[in-house]
Amino acid sequence: MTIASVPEKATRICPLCEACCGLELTLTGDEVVAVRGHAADVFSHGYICPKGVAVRDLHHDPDRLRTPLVRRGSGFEAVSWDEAYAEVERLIAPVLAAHGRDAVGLYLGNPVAHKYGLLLYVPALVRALGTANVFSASTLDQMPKQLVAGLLFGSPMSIPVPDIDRTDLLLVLGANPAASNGSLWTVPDFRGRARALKRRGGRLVVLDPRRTETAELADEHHFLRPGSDVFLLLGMAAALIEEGLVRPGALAQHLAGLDEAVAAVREFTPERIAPATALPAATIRRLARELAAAPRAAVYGRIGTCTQEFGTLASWLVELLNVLTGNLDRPGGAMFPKAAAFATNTQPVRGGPRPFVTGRRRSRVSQAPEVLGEIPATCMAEEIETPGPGQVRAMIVIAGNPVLSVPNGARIDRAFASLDALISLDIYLNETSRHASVILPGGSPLEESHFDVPFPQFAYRNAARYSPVIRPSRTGQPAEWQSMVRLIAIAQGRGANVDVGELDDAMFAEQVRRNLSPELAAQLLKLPNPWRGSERLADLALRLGPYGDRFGQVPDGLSLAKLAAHPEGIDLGALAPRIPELLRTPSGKIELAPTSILADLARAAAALESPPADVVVIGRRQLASNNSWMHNLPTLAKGPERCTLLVHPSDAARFGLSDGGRVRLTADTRSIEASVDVTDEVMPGVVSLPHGWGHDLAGVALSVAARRPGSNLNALLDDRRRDPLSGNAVLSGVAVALEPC
Ligand SMILES: Nc1nc2c(c(=O)[nH]1)N[C@H]1C(S)=C(S)[C@@H](COP(=O)(O)OP(=O)(O)OC[C@H]3O[C@@H](n4cnc5c(=O)[nH]c(N)nc54)[C@H](O)[C@@H]3O)O[C@H]1N2
Ligand SMILES: Nc1nc2c(c(=O)[nH]1)N[C@H]1C(S)=C(S)[C@@H](COP(=O)(O)OP(=O)(O)OC[C@H]3O[C@@H](n4cnc5c(=O)[nH]c(N)nc54)[C@H](O)[C@@H]3O)O[C@H]1N2
Ligand code: SF4
Ligand SMILES: [Mo]
Repeated sequence: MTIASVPEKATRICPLCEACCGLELTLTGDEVVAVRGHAADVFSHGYICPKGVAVRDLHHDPDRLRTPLVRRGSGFEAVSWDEAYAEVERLIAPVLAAHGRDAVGLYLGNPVAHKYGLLLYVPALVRALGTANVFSASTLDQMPKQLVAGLLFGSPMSIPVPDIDRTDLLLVLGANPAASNGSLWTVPDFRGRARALKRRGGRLVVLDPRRTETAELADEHHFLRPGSDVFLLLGMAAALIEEGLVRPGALAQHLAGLDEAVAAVREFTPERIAPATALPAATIRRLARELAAAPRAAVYGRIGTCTQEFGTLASWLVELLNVLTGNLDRPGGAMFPKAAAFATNTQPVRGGPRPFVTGRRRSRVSQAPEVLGEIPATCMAEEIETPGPGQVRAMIVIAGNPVLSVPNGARIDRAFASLDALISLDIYLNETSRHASVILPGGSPLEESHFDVPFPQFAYRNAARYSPVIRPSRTGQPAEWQSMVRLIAIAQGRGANVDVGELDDAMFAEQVRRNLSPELAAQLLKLPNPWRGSERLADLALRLGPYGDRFGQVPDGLSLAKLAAHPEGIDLGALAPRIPELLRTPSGKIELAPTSILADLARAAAALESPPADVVVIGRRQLASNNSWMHNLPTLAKGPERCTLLVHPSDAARFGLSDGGRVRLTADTRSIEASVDVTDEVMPGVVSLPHGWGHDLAGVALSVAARRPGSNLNALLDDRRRDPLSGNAVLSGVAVALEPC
């Protein structure tokens, strides 16, 4: 046995979903031979799902790009990193010079949130580009929740999470954590925690148009008509008011606008709204009473409540119910984590809190208001297609696959094909990157260090963890932050040949000066610092954070070196009440009745009058899949076909569809085909198809995924439909016609 073949263990936080599980890898030389849950991990205690195991496949996937690719004619050529960066400069600099800053757009995909080497450099890239055309997966996902958090609590990241380990009643709407492993709620082993809740005598209630894996665990599941959460929640709030059950308790002194909110919602009685929801009024009243009666309860709404016409209203009503029943910010209720690093709600606001505003500018074509500096992702195609000043002529796509993830995928596909340049930071040649002029691939999870930036801000428990690089790249791939620094340099006009270390030092110094007084900043910058890049930024945020060592002032405090010495992580305790300390509104109160939200109730009242569509399509997340990727990993690609359309038996009979047969779905002029799975798991009038499939486009290099490409749900969906307040896309409850084919 050679030394290299002695198996060795390494630990790594899983970067694949929001649960952030600790993994334990067994390696022989460069080969990953096993992946297990890391039993000693203070946060996930050994939990793992099939995707975590697939880190092994991801590391070894021969289709995963290891060198940059540059377009030459109709194909791609592998080039050196210096050549690739030079090509980016050759393409992007003239677009900026000739057409202005807005001519280069940016799309930030889901993995950006999981990769701190990307995420921490995004603000600098946006500043350097100076473009108004910033798009991201946020407007396909959680923007309503962030908008509501900004308006109510003063910070878009102050989103409360259920304190599941201490609650007595958990009401889940539009989420399937048993498959998704939780979202805006970092909760490894949701299943185990839900079972423990029931063992304690607590209850889990699920409202979902499909009897999901989470619903299977629940004490009670109700089918809810897609898009009707706003009505259900209004009905529950109105019932609480009418029945004298409003009891905010200790929160009362921190509330502004309670009377206005109560006055605005009380007319939506259960009897009035029930027909829109497909639930009996009596059930809605009972759910409201049980929520009020439970000693500790939490309402949790997730993507199903966001990706609809009333995403912002529904997200507001979730928080309103938690407030009205006194469950916000109390143990066992909906609570605010206190993250060790990067949480703006643990830092004072420079210059004092300001009102949370949106619409500081509008998109050029549709006049959609900016939210958190972003334009809706559903405006991307029209901004590329529509001539005139400010037209997007080049895109930088970072870890995203909008051809499959954004509604009207075929239009996005055409728009991307028409660009002067597309720079793609991606690890695969896929549906989107096939249009790229240059592809810059990041390393595998073993080749990059890891520190979670957003997810500890939504965690079921406070903890801090860090994973160093396990195996440096064999092909000399730079870390992702280094590619980001190159892009920043190019956007700043310094050129691709910049000294990355020097520019990174300057960016770090700027960060230090922003956070500390000039004297302290100067002192700190003189200290020797072993870290560079994203690690240095994480170290700074940790050390200045709420548990930090403040560079020696707090002897037991956290630093990155301390986390590195604890691969199992450092537990920082159960969630604790944070109001009023957490609030960043100018009033210092919870602003329960934002004007824009109350005004939107008129739109909801009007929608109550319109008849529901005959058949609507919803999405579906599956344990062994991850949005538009990971379909190329053999461990996950095994088993039955996943991209099937669930159809209720009564609808199958109505439309002449048979189990295992094919169906054509049509919406407006767009149509797709799919295999039929007849099941009473969906409610009548609702069909379900997962998103992120459709790997049969020419030029895609995903050999495993190509064997079962599936169909692209987003080729069917309408890019004109969004929640007007948040700009979030409507991805659920969209009317479709069905016919056998
Ligand atoms: N119809 C419908 N559409 C949806 C949804 C839905 O529920 N229904 N969900 C929406 C949601 S919530 C989201 S978040 C979006 C997600 O959609 P996108 O933001 O497009 O993200 P993904 O589909 O996850 O694709 C991730 C891309 O990043 C690449 N990648 C993976 N790891 C890395 C890495 O380490 N570095 C780099 N540089 N690249 C990497 C992958 O190859 C892939 O191209 O889809 C949205 N679209
Ligand atoms: N295995 C796996 N895990 C993932 C992902 C993945 O693709 N695969 N994606 C990750 C991403 S990017 C995200 S954002 C999270 C999302 O995490 P979740 O929010 O848990 O997402 P889903 O599993 O899609 O659950 C949404 C649920 O809403 C239901 N629904 C649809 N429309 C409506 C409606 O109008 N009202 C109500 N009440 N319910 C509705 C759907 O039937 C579904 O059960 O998951 C993440 N985790
Ligand atoms: S639940 Fe999420 S974080 Fe945990 S192993 Fe699975 S993919 Fe990774
Ligand atoms: Mo997402």
